[in-house]
Amino acid sequence: MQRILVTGGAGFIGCNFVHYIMEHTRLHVTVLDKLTYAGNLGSLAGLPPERYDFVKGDICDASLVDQLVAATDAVVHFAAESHNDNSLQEPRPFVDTNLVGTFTLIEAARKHGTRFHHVSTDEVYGDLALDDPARFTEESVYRPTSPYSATKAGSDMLVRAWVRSFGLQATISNCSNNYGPFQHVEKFIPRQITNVLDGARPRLYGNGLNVRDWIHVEDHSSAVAAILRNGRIGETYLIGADGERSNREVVEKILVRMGQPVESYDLVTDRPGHDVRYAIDSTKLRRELGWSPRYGDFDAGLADTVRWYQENEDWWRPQKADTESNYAKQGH
Ligand code: NAD
Ligand code: TDX
Repeated sequence: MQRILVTGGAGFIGCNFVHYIMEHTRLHVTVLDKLTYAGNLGSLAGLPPERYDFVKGDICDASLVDQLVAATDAVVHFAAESHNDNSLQEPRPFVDTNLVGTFTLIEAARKHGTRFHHVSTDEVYGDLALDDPARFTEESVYRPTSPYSATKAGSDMLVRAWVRSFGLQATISNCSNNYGPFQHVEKFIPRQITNVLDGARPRLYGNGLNVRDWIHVEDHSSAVAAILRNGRIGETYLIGADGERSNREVVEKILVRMGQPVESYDLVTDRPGHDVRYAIDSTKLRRELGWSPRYGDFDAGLADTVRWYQENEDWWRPQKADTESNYAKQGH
């Protein structure tokens, strides 16, 4: 394998993956990204031109996708509409990009016999009760609850069907909540950090007791790279780093880290249908591919992330006002 096509490479996880590949391999990377509100070319600044191309375009554009897939050895598919709150306001782009876009890509990969890795989420499995000892595994039943997770679940099903019916050379990964540098300020952790930097109070939905299973984005990248290299075709791998924390606990850690009183947050209108808890059992990935996370210590990863937002205001400032005005309309 010499060349890979990374869709959504100007987004949060995609750009971190591109940086990871540049550092740890000799592969050439072509990024295909539509540069929606969530895409940022600044996240890819400074990459070596002899190993990297950027193509601005839509994964639903069949002729562009066909041309790019024909010229690559593998596709790593991150592009998506990714924010649950947006999917509750305007679901249409989620259906277009997450379903039709994935369909367009796998049709091209099937035609050209191209290796395909599909990046998905633990949200396809719905949620768990706070007191349930269970965690999601590769055998868990699909029970998506939001327009976002329903379209991601549908995209996983398309990939599985293309593997079985057409012999598509694909793998799938379902990862838990990511944090780290270059994450849009609409998402939970960067929103709260940048609120504090702006002198505003963090905002917790509902009672703040919902639980997410946090993983540093660099650990997600190393897992996807391992699956691309050694994953078995047709298999699904769950990616997680045993990082379960309540939202309240995370906000309190951010406040303490940033020198604020631990209780200086507000409880705001809950998200409709808000998933209670996600939890990943990543035993299969660890056993089969020998993967393990580097950021075992959530507090250290969070401290690095706080520092990144403190030092990179030029990157996030342009997103902040629009994001907060959208949230204000939703009562969040
Ligand atoms: P993001 O919203 O930060 O980035 C998405 C990128 O896709 C943006 O650069 C955007 O411009 C691009 N894009 C959107 N529509 C496009 C289209 N039609 N054609 C081409 N490009 C398009 O998202 P993210 O958080 O980096 O998530 C990346 C992937 O990882 C998604 O598939 C998401 O479902 C999955 N995932 C995310 C998380 C998480 O915690 N953020 C966890 C598990 C899985
Ligand atoms: O201001 C906030 N206050 C708050 O309490 C925001 C923005 C969120 N929340 C809560 C909602 C969730 O319980 O924090 C938790 C995390 O919220 P998000 O960052 O919106 O993430 P989530 O809905 O869990 O989905 C994320 O993880 C799985 C990603 O956005 C998805 O793309 C991924 O698939």
